[in-house]
Amino acid sequence: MAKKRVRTPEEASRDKASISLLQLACEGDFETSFSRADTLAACPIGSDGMCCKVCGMGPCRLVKEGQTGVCGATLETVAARNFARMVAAGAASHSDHGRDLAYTLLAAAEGHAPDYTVRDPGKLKEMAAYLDVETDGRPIMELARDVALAALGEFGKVQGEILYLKRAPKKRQEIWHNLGIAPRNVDREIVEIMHRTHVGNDQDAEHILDHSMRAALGDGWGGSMLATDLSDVLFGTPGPVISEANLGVLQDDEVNIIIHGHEPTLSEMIVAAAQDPELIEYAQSKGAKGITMGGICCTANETLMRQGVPLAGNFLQQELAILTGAVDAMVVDIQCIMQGVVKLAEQFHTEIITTSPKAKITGATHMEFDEHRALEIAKEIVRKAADNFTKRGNTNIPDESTQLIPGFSHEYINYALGGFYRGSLRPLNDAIAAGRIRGVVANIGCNNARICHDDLHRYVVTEFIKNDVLVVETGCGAIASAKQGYMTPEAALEHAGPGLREVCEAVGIPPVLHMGSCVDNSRILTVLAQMATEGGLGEDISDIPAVGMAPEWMSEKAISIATYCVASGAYVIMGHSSPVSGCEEVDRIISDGWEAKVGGRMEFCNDGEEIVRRSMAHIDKKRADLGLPEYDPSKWGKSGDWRIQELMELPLPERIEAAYGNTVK
Ligand code: MSK
Repeated sequence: MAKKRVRTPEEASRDKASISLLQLACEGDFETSFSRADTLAACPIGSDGMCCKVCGMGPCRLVKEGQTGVCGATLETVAARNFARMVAAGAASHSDHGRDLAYTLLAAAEGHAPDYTVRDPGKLKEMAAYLDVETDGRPIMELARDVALAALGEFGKVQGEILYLKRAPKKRQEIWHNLGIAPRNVDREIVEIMHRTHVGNDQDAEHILDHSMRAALGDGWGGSMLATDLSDVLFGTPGPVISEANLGVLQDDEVNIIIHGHEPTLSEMIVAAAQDPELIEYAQSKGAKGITMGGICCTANETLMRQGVPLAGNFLQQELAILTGAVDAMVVDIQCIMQGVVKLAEQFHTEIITTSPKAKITGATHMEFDEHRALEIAKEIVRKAADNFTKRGNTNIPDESTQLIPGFSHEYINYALGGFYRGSLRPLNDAIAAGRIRGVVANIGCNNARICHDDLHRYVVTEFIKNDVLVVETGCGAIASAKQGYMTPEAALEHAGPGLREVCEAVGIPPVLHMGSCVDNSRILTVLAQMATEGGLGEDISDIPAVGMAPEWMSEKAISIATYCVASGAYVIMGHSSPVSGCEEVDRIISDGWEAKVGGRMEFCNDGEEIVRRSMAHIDKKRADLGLPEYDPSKWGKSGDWRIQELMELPLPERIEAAYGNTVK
């Protein structure tokens, strides 16, 4: 059999730091997810959603026209069940993360977690109002306890529906109620997916997929939104900070600790421990100059947004970080941690430390996190990393890092646009209505080893900002843009179209806004809901000239996110390939079918140009439906810094004439 062709480093990634390390991997014959993707073909039947393995009579692979499983299940039922189970796993992951944060807040409020406190009492009160918790005259820690208990109730309460649903526009809430897809509580809808998709239960594809929307809404407007709010309460609501991105943030002469995964609970403590003078001295006693922290995936995004901890890289760079030979400890918590890191780390001095009771990896050192003695555990981890520094061999740290300004919580965006007393998204709506900003794209999600790393993220974001589309980002997509240098206000001058550039200059924001980790897509929902209720852009999320996308998606969480965005009214384009591409009917239901029901649709497309074309067409159609002027970039660009720069290049008399329309006498 012909051997599968292995991609060159330049074909495998668009990121310079990654390309240089992939080169090293080739030379040293180190296995990574890139090489495994090249040598291990994806199962074409499973990848298209045509394999049923929900019972012991299968797996049944439905590859022929009209073929059914042993039980008689059709391809439509099988594909819908496969899709629904992806949503269940994704929603469970985000939501269980949120639940743990609620337990941390409860432990802090009851005095059992002395290293945690309430950092944002304002946000706590805001949560209390949504969760029907009385706030008047109550001490903060008492309020924190009741908010934590109310939040925990949202996961498994007996009656009613998720209280945060009322944060959506009224019209949207009506759609959910009329369709019967308003989630009752987070856990119940996930459990019900597993029940419905058990052999011999729900066998109508559309019915199964309707319930997928219900469970996903429990993620977006429930588990994830609670996770975001609880993190802000415990660790502070993000605002702009300056930081750096890419593997060049690692230091040759310092102890390097990578934090990787999704939860901020322990990583916040490790960041604190790394600044402890006693531990810095300990690191120095081992020959290092100090301690450097770098993040991978969404633990990175969490600590970046609040503490400015540099981003070492996104999902596909976790193994590449080890290849630098400069990582003394990689501390992982939950989600998106490749098992391959352990085998690779065995060939270097890097110690992989697992910390979650939910995520042990064979061969890794397990130091279980316990919120009751969080800082103590964090200090033990930092000490271990310092001990490993003495075992380092040669290092290959790529000389690549880029400055960025993250921290765009929805609270900060309101403040940036309206000031402290009149925080508002009105100027954003006005800029869209006038056509300065053509529309908004939320570019989110992962990297995928089967497609060129960062390629689609880079391409689509470049095209959008060039065409005056404001881009908001989370997750590994955000890290891709950070590395590309699109997250500083200066980037607006160079890369943004004339209208977007005027807005970025006036407000002092980058054209691509980093809004956090993958649970923080709830921040994007909050912004969209506020835009819809602010006025001028319709009354619902589906009216806004906006598109959501995950061009390099790979995780089940991305499918859940896409589903809750669609159920919230958004047009969502997923890159790579559809997990149900083997079934035309299911592809039709999640696109045309869902659009007819909820106003949002999900499509899959792996061609960057086509993703951009479809997005622009959608944005322009929504503009036309709202009666807004056609997008015309020639109207903009003659104000702001650009204009001043142009004027400054003229001799003084012409400058005055151009600026004021008269000549110097
Ligand atoms: S980490 S879910 S690879 S965004 Fe949130 Fe990145 Fe996707 Fe994991």
